[in-house]
Amino acid sequence: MCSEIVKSVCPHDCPSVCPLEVERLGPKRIGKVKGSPANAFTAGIICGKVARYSERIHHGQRLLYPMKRVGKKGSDNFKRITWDEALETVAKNLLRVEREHGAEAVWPFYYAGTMGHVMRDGINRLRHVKGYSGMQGTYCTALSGPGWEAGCGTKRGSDVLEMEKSDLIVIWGLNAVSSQIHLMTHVIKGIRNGAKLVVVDPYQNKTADKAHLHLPLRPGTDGALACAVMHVLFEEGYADKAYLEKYTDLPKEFEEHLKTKTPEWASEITGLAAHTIEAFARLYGSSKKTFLRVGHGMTRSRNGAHNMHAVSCLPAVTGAWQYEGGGALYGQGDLAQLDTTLIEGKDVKNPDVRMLDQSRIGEILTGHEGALKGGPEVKALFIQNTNPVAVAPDSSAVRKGFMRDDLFVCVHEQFMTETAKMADIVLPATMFLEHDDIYTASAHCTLQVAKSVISPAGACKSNHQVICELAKKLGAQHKGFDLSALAIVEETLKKSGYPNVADIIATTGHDLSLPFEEAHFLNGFAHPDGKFRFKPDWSSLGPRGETMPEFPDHWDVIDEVDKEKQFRLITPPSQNFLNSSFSETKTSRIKERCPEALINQRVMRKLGLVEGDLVRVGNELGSVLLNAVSAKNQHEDTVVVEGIWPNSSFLEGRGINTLVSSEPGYPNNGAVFHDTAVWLRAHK
Ligand SMILES: Nc1nc2c(c(=O)[nH]1)N[C@H]1C(S)=C(S)[C@@H](COP(=O)(O)OP(=O)(O)OC[C@H]3O[C@@H](n4cnc5c(=O)[nH]c(N)nc54)[C@H](O)[C@@H]3O)O[C@H]1N2
Ligand SMILES: Nc1nc2c(c(=O)[nH]1)N[C@H]1C(S)=C(S)[C@@H](COP(=O)(O)OP(=O)(O)OC[C@H]3O[C@@H](n4cnc5c(=O)[nH]c(N)nc54)[C@H](O)[C@@H]3O)O[C@H]1N2
Ligand code: SF4
Ligand SMILES: [Mo]
Repeated sequence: MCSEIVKSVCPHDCPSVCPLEVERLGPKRIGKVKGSPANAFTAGIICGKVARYSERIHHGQRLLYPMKRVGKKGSDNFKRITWDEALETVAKNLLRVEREHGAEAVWPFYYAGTMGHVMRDGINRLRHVKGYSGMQGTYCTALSGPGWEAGCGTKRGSDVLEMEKSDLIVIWGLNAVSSQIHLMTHVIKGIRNGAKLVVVDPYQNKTADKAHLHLPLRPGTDGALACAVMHVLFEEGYADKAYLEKYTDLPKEFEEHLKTKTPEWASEITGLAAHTIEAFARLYGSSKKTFLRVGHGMTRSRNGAHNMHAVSCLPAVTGAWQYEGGGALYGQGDLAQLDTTLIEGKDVKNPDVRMLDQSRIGEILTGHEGALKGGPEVKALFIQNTNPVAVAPDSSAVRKGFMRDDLFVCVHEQFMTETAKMADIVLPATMFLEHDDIYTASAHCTLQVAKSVISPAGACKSNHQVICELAKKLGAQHKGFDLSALAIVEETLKKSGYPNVADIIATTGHDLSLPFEEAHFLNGFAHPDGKFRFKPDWSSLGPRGETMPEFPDHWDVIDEVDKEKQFRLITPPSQNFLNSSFSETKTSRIKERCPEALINQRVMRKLGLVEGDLVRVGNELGSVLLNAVSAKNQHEDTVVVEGIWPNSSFLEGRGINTLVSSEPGYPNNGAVFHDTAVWLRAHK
């Protein structure tokens, strides 16, 4: 059989959004997947998971047909039905709930399992037309986004391609080797040209392995470290006074505020030695072209946005923004400014409809009044692209909610996930190589489009098809329900002022990068006065902003250790899973072995644990049992569990999010996945 190479784009929830070259073996079969060399950021490299994509797309356990539940909830007992019966049942139940309890009792629930704008966000068009409850997406960027915007005013920054010119690269709260492999290509280029690498991270992850200096601070204490570093920068003459005067809001007040934030003060809070903090500050201050790459990882705490802002102040103090190879990046998310009116049906949006916090789904489904915002109970869920039973905080409450007999659940999925098992109706979804979409990236500056490469497996339908067909059965009308996904992409591009689909595919993406002065905010930051804000207007960034400290600081609202819970748990991504995805593929599972807790070697000894022993990790929400692994270079009170394994991979069937609280962060909510005080007990 002759094969051909077809262009595509990786849709997974990953900042890299790689352009791909896919080997098409036949109308329904792919072979090898490779990265396209046409993109300067990804440079032809892709992660192992997607290089092995034929394993996922041609997986024997892929969902291929619609099914209805015939056993008890959660029992995994389903029977194959036709698409017509499936969509009729969904429509009948949504109409019944709407009639009996009001439209807000229906909750369309989605996230970024695919990052394609049409497939991911088209569900909002249905919700706006119908007046169903809205969803605030808070798993991921609700803390990091406002934290960055607080100072800079917009979500963009220096281009990572500049790293080859940097003197110093600081990776702060981001495990690039696992969660953003391409960043390392550019870091290594910088190192080859003489740059030093500093990694600020609670544990010695694979990125810290590559660092000249690793600062293993206690989780949730980044604000203290950043303040102490800036204290030294001002005290020892590394602050660029002319830059501060021209580009920042209150430099003198800020300098005064930092007077008491000494390295000794921060040492107590962060667990780092004062001389280490000073050494880092001097290295940062004495290098001109410092590139600071900040990750979401440091923001998944109650004080996460506050900490992100504190860290983002560093290049504004030294004026590193003025130099190529200098400045900072959180993400390039605000570059594209797509007009998504047609995709999301924003033209028919009613702003008075309630927005429910995605991360509080457990509380919402178990009837917490505050979480329900005083509105009706949720009686029907329609879910696409997310697996909340595994990934949302407070898993026990989530499971309890899903088990409710009066809750109707439809899940549109690629696999029989733990969430799909809770459904009344399961619908089979296409994968990205079987549909068309448009993609923006947060790690680089390219807008991309991909057309389907093969025809859908089994009876799979795309999110867009399902939304349109369901809309017809519900009597919901909108122009977007009558257009193909590709026609919506074409119109979105046109409305947004970009080239058309054919041109974007021909050039392997449209370059959105800005001229140097603009990218480095040398024409001003994105606030009305053009100044970087050391003292942000937190209230404008979210309803819970009022109580936040005005200047950067250590804001002690985290789930701190106490006598009973002497450890702080963080749960960062693993290399071979992508959130809950790829836990279904055998090769990823083999590489990740089993759920493990990384524990400081001295603590292991104190608890009488040796590697491979079982340890019980718990708090007031419950406890989980996993393998203990000895770790160096992390604070004694830090415990790390990598990867979102299915609950069923844990010995007692309770996964790591059993322990994570659904209490929201500040100022605009956000899940606190790395902010959990726990106890540890050897399990003999
Ligand atoms: N392989 C793989 N890649 C992924 C994902 C995955 O699951 N697997 N997930 C994707 C998704 S959805 C996202 S949002 C992105 C980013 O996903 P994130 O979860 O934000 O991951 P990172 O940005 O790598 O940040 C994780 C790092 O932050 C560190 N960290 C935790 N708490 C703190 C803290 O208080 N302070 C500091 N300084 N560091 C802290 C952790 O130890 C870890 O090394 O990655 C994406 N890429
Ligand atoms: N403990 C802990 N929990 C976490 C995190 C953490 O760091 N620690 N990270 C959090 C973060 S940042 C995030 S973003 C979430 C993400 O968690 P999830 O939202 O669950 O993310 P994914 O695993 O990327 O995708 C979910 C599902 O989407 C399905 N899917 C993919 N494409 C399509 C499609 O086109 N159509 C349909 N219908 N389905 C599709 C996949 O099969 C997959 O099962 O997890 C959060 N949970
Ligand atoms: S998951 Fe990330 S690194 Fe892997 S191919 Fe997709 S975009 Fe690239
Ligand atoms: Mo995420």
